[in-house]
Amino acid sequence: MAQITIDPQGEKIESFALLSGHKIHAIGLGTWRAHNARDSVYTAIVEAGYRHVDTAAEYGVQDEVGHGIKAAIHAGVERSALFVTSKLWCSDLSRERVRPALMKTLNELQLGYLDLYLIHWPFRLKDGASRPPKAGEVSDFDWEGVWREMEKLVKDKLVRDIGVCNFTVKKLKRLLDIAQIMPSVCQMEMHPGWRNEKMLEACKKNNIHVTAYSPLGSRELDLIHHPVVERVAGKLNKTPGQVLVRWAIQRGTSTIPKSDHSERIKENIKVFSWEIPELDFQAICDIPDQMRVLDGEELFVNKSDGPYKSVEDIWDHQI
Ligand code: NDP
Ligand code: 1BO
Repeated sequence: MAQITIDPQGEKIESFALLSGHKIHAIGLGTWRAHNARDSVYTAIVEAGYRHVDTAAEYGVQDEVGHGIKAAIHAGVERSALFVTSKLWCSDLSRERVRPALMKTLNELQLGYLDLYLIHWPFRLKDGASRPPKAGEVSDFDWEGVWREMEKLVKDKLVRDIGVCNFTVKKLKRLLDIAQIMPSVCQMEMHPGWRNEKMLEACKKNNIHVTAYSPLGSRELDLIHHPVVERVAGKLNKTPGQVLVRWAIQRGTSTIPKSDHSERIKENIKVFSWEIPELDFQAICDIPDQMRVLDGEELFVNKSDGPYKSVEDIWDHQI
């Protein structure tokens, strides 16, 4: 369950405890496809009260995110008050490339450590792989070798927590069988149009915190105008975006909505002083149409040569 603290301005902030004992703030700013990440990050931290930022090497915005964080620290926010996540891209998913990839990320972000480092997707890609990949450009990876390197980053205090994204229950079991340091966080697509209940349950059972990505349905799925979401928003006098973010937190997940617009960045975090009543929460949980927005097809599926010949292969034929 979320823990509530009060910030120096008297505002409520919710966070979740990780297995490691560290805390993750319930809402972070997403930065995938961000157009002006420097300003968004600065606005989020300094003007809107975010303390959690989600980025990745693959997003190509880490320099800008770093400038935004630096400006926020210059404005008086302590580094130790921030929770910064980044991710190891698929082309660096080999034992010898984990640490150099992290060092490049730290350099781009101008940080001495990350709060959380995640394996972005559980598949290895060749450098410069096409989308969709050509024959031989995608493969499984050295799980034990890579995870040991991730663990060493924790031991060397370069990252405080490690975790994964885009996993299945089967892959989680495979990782837990070899992990000496447990993954603290699993980041997955989760919103009312893709509740991903089995993964949420599997993570809860293993005390792994879940961060819900694409909580608003990303650019591709319009949950903002979904009739159930609109009805609940109207009833509670909140915006649909706020209802979607609040729904994620009430499910026990942290979440990382992205916006390029300062008014939306501010809107999306104003969700700590109210709750969605049980019946309305359940109505959102009952939205019938379920479909992934980000199924990995373009990144990893090669229909003729494999090794992943379909989206179902990517997700181990598990729903
Ligand atoms: P989101 O669900 O956060 O949706 C972002 C979209 O919603 C943008 O088009 C944004 O437009 C719009 N939006 C933002 N706020 C509002 C609002 N209040 N009302 C209406 N529209 C709004 O999608 P993302 O896919 O970006 O997911 C969030 C973050 O999760 C990513 O940015 C990334 O950090 C992470 N992620 C991680 C993945 C992984 O593999 N681990 C995969 C995908 C995402 P605008 O910017 O114009 O405001
Ligand atoms: C290609 C990266 C998907 C968003 O995390």
